[in-house]
Amino acid sequence: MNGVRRLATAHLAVAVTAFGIAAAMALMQALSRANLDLPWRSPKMYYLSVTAHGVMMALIFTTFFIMGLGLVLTTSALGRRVSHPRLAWASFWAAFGGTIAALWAILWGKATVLYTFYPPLKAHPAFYLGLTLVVVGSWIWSWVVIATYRAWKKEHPETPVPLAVHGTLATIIVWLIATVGVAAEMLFQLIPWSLGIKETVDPLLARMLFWYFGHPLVYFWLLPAYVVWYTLLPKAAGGKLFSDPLARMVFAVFIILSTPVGFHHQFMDPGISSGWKALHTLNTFWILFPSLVTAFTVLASLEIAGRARGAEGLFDWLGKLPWGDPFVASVLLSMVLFAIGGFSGAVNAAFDMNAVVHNTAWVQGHFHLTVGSAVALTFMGVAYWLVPKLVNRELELALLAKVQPYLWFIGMVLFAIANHATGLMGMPRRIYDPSYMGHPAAEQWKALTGVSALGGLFLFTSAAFFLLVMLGTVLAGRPNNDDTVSFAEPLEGPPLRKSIFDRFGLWVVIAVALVAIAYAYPLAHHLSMQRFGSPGFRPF
Ligand code: HAS
Repeated sequence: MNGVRRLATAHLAVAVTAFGIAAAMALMQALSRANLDLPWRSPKMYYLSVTAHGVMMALIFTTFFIMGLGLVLTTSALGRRVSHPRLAWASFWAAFGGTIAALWAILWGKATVLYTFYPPLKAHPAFYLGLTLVVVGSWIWSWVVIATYRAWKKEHPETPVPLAVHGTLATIIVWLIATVGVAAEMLFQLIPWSLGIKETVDPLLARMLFWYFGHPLVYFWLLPAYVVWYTLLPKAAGGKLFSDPLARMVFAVFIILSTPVGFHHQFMDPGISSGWKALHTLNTFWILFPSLVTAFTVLASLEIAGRARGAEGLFDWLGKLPWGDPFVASVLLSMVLFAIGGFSGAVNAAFDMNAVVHNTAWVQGHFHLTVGSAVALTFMGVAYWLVPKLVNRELELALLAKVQPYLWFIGMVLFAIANHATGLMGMPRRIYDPSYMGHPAAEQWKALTGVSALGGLFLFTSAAFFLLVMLGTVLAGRPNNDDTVSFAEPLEGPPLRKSIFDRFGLWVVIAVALVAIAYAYPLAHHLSMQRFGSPGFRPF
């Protein structure tokens, strides 16, 4: 695997450890929400565990997994070593050091600010500095991948870049544009404020900068999953990719539309005019399009696989897919869950529906089906396929690996459907006390909260199975020298010439222009108004 094995193994080790910590925290939350009389139960422990769960799962597990996978896919698809391996290690250590700092602050109760770290909730500087280092590490990683691609491009000026690298580069471009927002928030607001250099902070400006970053962040998570769905899944299922150009178009559309949509998280915020919110809504509805195209292309590829396996009827190809293969099953089930999560995303994006569901349990239902399923379950599946290749061992505890995606699926259905329902009934999210201080409305939410806690138990068991399989494979797997990474062939054969979708420079220019249109005026307008800062609050 071209010398990338140790680097990728290190990234995946951090990712899987972060996943384990986050899963333990999730169990604590689920039981706490079910109002069980646990000895360690307290508001402080609840918010500490929600913060640790969100940061470790959504920010650390994903980022390290994406960096490790990106290195493997890029070097394998281009058939060359990583350019600047020392820098690649520097990126890993920067992000790892940052993770330790942020985790320390959270576990020591000095950063109960949740994964969105909205001020005026205030954390220890180690939290902000740590997360900033994680981003710096990811920037260095981005540079390493781009340098590897450019070295390949010099030798192949006329050849379209392999699809897996096309998708990885799109992920990086989305990330580089997005992180400008969070870097500005950290450097000009949160870090000086937490260090005592500034006394107050402007919460609305912080929220604008956070969501400038926060929505494209979700596509930074999703695009590597799409790379897997397009370039690895069809092959593993025994078929071919239905259309390579459609996949390239999808990645290009994500480059231009991922960022200018952030106000759909701020529909209910004051200080942003409805015209700008409407523009972001329009862009949000456009960004459903590449996911709908993905649904079509990936399903068509699966039908090709099912027919190659002997299916002849209208739908029997579904049954012919290798549902017993842990990698394939994880990805297929993640797609089914994402179909529901995508639907609830479209509901969120409609202004008047958003007024009903904003800040309710509906939102946590939505994001567990998206990042918690489309992304996390796909990544778990990828780990079953990739980790044996990285450590040169067979996958151990294969039965647990087969059952695990199904447990995740059942758990997520129970958890997410219950949360969508209680959200529609008005149940606020992120509240410690499930009796809502004895409010009569909370009585109606009780049964469904119990269902979501049951879902949490399934999810925890599934996570434990995943961790056991990973540990068993690394520590006790039988030797195996198969480290080949091969990609799905497109039905019409590999593209011979570059197309407009390979012109990354063009898509970056359009993306930057759209971002400027969507954000320059609202930000300038906000900065020109009289603003009142807020001091920090540390509830615990
Ligand atoms: Fe979202 C809130 C809108 C996608 C994550 N989102 C969140 C939050 C998170 C999140 C974490 O408009 C909460 C933030 C917080 O803490 O406050 N979201 C959307 C829309 C989409 C969307 C329009 N979200 C995602 C993805 C995420 C993610 C992806 C993570 C990876 N979201 C919102 C809005 C809010 C929001 C508002 C703010 C809510 C509020 O008020 O706070 C779209 O991109 C979704 C497009 C997806 C589809 C589905 C395509 C289906 C596919 C699978 C096909 C499979 C089939 C079955 C057919 C259109 C590709 C296969 C069958 C087999 C047998 C295999």
